[in-house]
Amino acid sequence: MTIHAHTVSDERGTSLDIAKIRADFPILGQTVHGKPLVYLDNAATTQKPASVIDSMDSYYRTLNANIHRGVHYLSETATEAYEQVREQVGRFINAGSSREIVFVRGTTEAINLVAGTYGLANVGAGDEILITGLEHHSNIVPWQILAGRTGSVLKVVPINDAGEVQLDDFGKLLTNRTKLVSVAHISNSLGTVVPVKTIISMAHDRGIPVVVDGAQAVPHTKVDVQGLGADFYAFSGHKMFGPTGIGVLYGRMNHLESMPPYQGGGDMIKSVSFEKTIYNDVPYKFEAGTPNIAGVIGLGSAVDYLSGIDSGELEAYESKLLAYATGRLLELESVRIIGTAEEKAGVVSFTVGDIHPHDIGTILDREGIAVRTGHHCAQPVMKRFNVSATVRASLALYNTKGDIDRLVRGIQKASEVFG
Ligand code: 7TS
Repeated sequence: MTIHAHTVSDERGTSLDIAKIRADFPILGQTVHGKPLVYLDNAATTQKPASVIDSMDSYYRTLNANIHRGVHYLSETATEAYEQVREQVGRFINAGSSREIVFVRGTTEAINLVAGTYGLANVGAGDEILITGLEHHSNIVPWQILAGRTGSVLKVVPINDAGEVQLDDFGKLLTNRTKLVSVAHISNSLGTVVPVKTIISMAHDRGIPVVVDGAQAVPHTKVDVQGLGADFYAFSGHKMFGPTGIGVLYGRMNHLESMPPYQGGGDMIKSVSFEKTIYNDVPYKFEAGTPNIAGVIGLGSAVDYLSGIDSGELEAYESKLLAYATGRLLELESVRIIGTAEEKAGVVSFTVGDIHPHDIGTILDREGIAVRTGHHCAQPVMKRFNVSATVRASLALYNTKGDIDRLVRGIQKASEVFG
């Protein structure tokens, strides 16, 4: 694979071997429109290391069978591999028990699961659900649906001009009617790191459970669900170097035990008759039907991959890279950075003069640079900053200063074309 020397030569000051990390990701060796790929759309999805790709390939080649049902060798071995990943994920986020790990399709399904089970059982007419002004649509719409079904009300904690959640307002919006709080750990559109530990402790002082949308946090920071005190924590495999179609809902055992099932079907039952069905134990009660077995295997490899990297080093490297990106972008006069929170991770969102972000994105694409442009499934955030869209460069551990330099040159080029 070709690793472009200029992209890695300046990654000093970290003990991470970025060139080696890049070589783990086959797709990064590609050219796009004749230029070496610069992949800066990691908040949408991350690329996959060969180990993840290989584990799924090997699963289908040597182990494929349905789980939790066969007495034959393949089924038993596949079941074992699937359940081992549950334990591995439990350790990875420091769950109290691997039974608190529910495999779902992704963050979106995890949040819908909580809204459709815990929410329907515990939120009633006149009650309030509290979210923040930073949320991704998948942490807004499920609560609107729940509010519509139950006659409850969705309340929103405002964000300030830097894109930070206002804790004073949060405190004021917690009332006797608040039945649930749901917040992003890290914003996908602005990169704001939300003080979820404080938020959880403020909510818990009033006995209110908290759902954390960790989709953008897991690839960038060490997550400890017990340390945070989270009641529920949702994340997606594909944003942490794993495959698409698999994700995790962590839920505290007391909640999971008391929740009604999400979907009915095979595997979520102990016994079925036309008169009465007895549901399976947690977590199987929430995993109806044949799950994404290969996805779980791939997720296990992604957890292995991330566990092999020191989380302190990873955070330090990415935070330096984010500071470098911010500094370089601000050298361009027409760039306005949207989201200037003191604590940020992984994301820089910006506009360039009056040029439409899609036009910038198109020019960047011709340069082999992948960024996302648009509203990033966070239209209320765009509205808060009076923009319809931004250009978003989102980082992962394989990005380099060289990638940022290419981005800046691409923006300069776009400014010449459209300016
Ligand atoms: N929550 C956050 C904070 C996200 O960033 C996303 C996806 C989701 C939830 C939904 O995750 P999914 O895996 O279920 O789709 N965010 C983005 C993004 O920023 N660009 O594309 C998807």
